[in-house]
Amino acid sequence: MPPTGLIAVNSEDCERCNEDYEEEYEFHASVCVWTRYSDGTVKLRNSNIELMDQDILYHLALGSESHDLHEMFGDVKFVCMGGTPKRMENFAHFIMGEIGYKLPAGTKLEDISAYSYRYSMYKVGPVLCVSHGMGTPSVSILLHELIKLMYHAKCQDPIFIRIGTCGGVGVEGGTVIITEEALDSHMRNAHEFTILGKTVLRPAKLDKKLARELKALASEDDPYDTIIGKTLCTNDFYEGQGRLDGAFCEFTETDKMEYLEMLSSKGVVNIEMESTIFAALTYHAGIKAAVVCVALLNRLNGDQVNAPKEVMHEWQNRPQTLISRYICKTLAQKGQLKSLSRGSIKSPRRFKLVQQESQAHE
Ligand code: R2B
Ligand code: URA
Repeated sequence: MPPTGLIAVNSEDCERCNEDYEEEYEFHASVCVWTRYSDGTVKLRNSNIELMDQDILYHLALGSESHDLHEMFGDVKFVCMGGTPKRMENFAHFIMGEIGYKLPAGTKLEDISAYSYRYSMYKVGPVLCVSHGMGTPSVSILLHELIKLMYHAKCQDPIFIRIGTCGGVGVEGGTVIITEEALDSHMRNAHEFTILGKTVLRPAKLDKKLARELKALASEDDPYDTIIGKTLCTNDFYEGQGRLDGAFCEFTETDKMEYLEMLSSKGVVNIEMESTIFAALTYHAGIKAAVVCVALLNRLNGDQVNAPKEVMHEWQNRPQTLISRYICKTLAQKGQLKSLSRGSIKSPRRFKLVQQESQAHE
């Protein structure tokens, strides 16, 4: 149990991180003491790790003694995660343009975890882009190793964001949904772990202030809605999400519709498969976190994901755009946003001429 009262509780600003915590100040302040050193670097809640000769982050193909993790990752401020390697590679290229990050001449983005054959990881300056696979076990393994990576690398106050897809509940395909509360299949705002054969429930809390900040970055000009609501996290895509189209189905369409209506009446706006573990482990580590997904369909209208590929591709860019606005705003506030105009192309017109000239000699 974290100790309470270590930091004066009559203030709503945490004395260490200066965060203004209207809600849950006391909890934040005590967890902060457990999960951060005074300079904001990540402290682990597992004393075994510092006693080990080396810590192998097996699923990331990294190690605390084989790699200089501080040198490689010490500047990371944002850890963005999404299901597939391709989506996270695309996000890495997108965010590189958005923040005006320039790779050294002659180099290109490489998958840092390629030799794990499990997850993919790309680093673009202060932004780490990592694929997390499908379902809570996959996210759990990754988060243990990413949190340890933050510790070994001495990252200061990193923020974790999941950028995903989901089914909407009464919400049309293409809508961007920011999770305010992650619920498990029993409607608990928690994630159930089994540790040494015992059930342990940990709160699945996301940062409400961050969720509101993200919502405020939606633009009136966006040709789609961005909403905040509750997210149901299930262990399965078919029966677990009340679909009629799995290999098995032992309930009726009426049962399904009653279930989805019940979810909607309790404020659930989307269903996906990772939010509770994501919220529970980041909260336990004292890491500020958010989940932003795009709905691929409205489950009140059907079960099959059948929007055209190009449409879905464009939809999946929407949460990335919102997160990019947040990252750019945060970096700009800290005076760390590099200007795009500082790129290596001084004159696009002359660059084109040189390219044409080179092609003529190929
Ligand atoms: C959304 O999409 C995946 C299932 O198709 C799953 O990872 C999720 O949360
Ligand atoms: N991902 C899910 O988990 N469910 C959906 O319905 C769509 C995407």
